[in-house]
Amino acid sequence: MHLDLTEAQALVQQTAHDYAARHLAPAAAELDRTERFPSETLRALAELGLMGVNVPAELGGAEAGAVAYALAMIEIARGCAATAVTMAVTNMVGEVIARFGSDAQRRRHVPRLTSGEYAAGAFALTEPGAGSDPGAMRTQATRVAEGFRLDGEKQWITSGAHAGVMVVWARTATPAELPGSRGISCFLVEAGTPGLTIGKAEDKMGIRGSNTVALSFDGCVVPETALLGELHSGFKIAMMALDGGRIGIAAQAIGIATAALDESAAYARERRQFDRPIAEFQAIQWMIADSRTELDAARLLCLRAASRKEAGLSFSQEASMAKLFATEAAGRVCDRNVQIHGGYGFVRDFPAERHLRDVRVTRIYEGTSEIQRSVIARGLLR
Ligand code: COS
Repeated sequence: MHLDLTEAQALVQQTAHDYAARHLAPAAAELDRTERFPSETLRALAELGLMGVNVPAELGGAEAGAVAYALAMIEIARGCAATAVTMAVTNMVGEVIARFGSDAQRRRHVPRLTSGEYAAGAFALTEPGAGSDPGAMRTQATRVAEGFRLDGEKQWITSGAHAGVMVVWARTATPAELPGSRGISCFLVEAGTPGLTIGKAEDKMGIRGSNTVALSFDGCVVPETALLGELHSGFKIAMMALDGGRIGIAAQAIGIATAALDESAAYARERRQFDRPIAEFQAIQWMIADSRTELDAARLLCLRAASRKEAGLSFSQEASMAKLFATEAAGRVCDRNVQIHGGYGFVRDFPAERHLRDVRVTRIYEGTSEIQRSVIARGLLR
């Protein structure tokens, strides 16, 4: 792994940094308060090439690689965690279709995702009764004359109400025919397909400017051409997509915590108690030193996973280690930031409390910390 960035990576990082500092950070508190979906911002990110960072140029992507993608995610999340998760899922959906889609599927959907014509993409794997264990999903895809009929419920779907296309997983064989995760297939469902109902938006603790909904499929018919990849091989597509997605969430957590650490340092220099800035107290210095060290370690793990992905090497374990460590470290950094701010950390006048709320979900979605530990342990003990 090269620790120095290439010129192209540095350019993507700088572009994301500048946009986030100028447009995202100043609007993040308002987005959190109003839960407004930032459609114009997402279009602007698409124009900057940030909706398909690791997607081939022939499909409208920036083709800048997985490391550039992680760097961009860190910078965007540093400005606004909610915008960052919408960007992460859209990038993941674009990558999945670019990698596993037929030529027609790729040409129909990927340029619309990367250009911003679709406000976002959605990834519909989780169900009310199947979160950590997606192999237990119950959504059914039944063959009909026109293609497949989807029936079932999906839960916690990021951007579900705004996505132009959703990647949806469903059972194409009964557990008796094909046990466990084997009888699951993957479909592309376009917004507005009859039989698809969008549930009410969740009232979340954090990332409130992102949209999270349940989806209901009731006799939702999609053509044969909506099948993504081979019949019954959808579970592996989900697992491979999540490996990459976990790098994105590690990066998101690092971005949120980087903003928090910047604030810790600035506030510690400015806030005076006992006749001196609190930055002069060892208690505060040690908190800042721990945060800085843990964040740097998280960054290295995240970029290592991304650089293995980019080199075409296995990276599932590395992505899980990056997500586990980065999200847990980021939680500690955001918590220390509140502590350093004292009472001011507990009120909405400062962003500290928002970072703590925003960062919490990174230990839950795209695989909980517990799932990451089990992926890591299985890799070692296999
Ligand atoms: N890449 C490619 N293939 C993979 C894979 C990966 N990272 N992980 C598993 N697979 C394959 C396995 O090789 C196996 O293939 P075969 O059927 O050919 O043997 C198949 O997928 C099933 O794997 P496994 O038996 O390990 O599946 P489990 O049901 O035990 O699940 C975990 C494994 C726990 C890793 C998986 O369920 C998981 O990631 N859960 C968390 C889900 C998640 O992140 N949800 C968030 C949704 S998005 S917000």
